[in-house]
Amino acid sequence: MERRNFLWWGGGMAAVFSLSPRLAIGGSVVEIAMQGRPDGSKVWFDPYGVLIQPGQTVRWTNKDKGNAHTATAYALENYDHPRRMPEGAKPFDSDYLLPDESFEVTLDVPGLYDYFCLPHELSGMVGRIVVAAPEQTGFADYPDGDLNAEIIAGFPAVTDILARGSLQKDE
Ligand SMILES: [Cu+2]
Repeated sequence: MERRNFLWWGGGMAAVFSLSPRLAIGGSVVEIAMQGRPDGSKVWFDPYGVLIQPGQTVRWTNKDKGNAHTATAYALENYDHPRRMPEGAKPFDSDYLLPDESFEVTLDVPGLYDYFCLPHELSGMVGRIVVAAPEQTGFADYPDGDLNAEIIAGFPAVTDILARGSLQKDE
């Protein structure tokens, strides 16, 4: 796990150095909190939908004192889940994050990245990242496949992410 994280981070740094000045300005880290009610009755990613530019880094931090969470990409490599990430993109998996622990990944390939929290996927704790260059449009959603309705309902609409940039759930 550690080794893999290191390699990803190294790749991210290389990407940052090759960015144009315009992209470098947008190259700040995008923060996503893992949240939960104190009694554990609800858990979620905040924001659960984000729009970033190719080469930007996303960082998840567990802000929930009562739970461990993961940020795990939909991919066959990750517990045999259906792939819901762009062709050529590398699946990521944070492994369990204890309270205040963080995980980050740099996403270079444009497209839709859906991810889940391993212990809370069936509670709808899923999120979506759209990686898009400023002029880029026309992202197709993934087929529902055999994911259950609770999970499908958890993904924010691509159009909403593109329109608003960041989407939070009503708490
Ligand atoms: Cu969770």
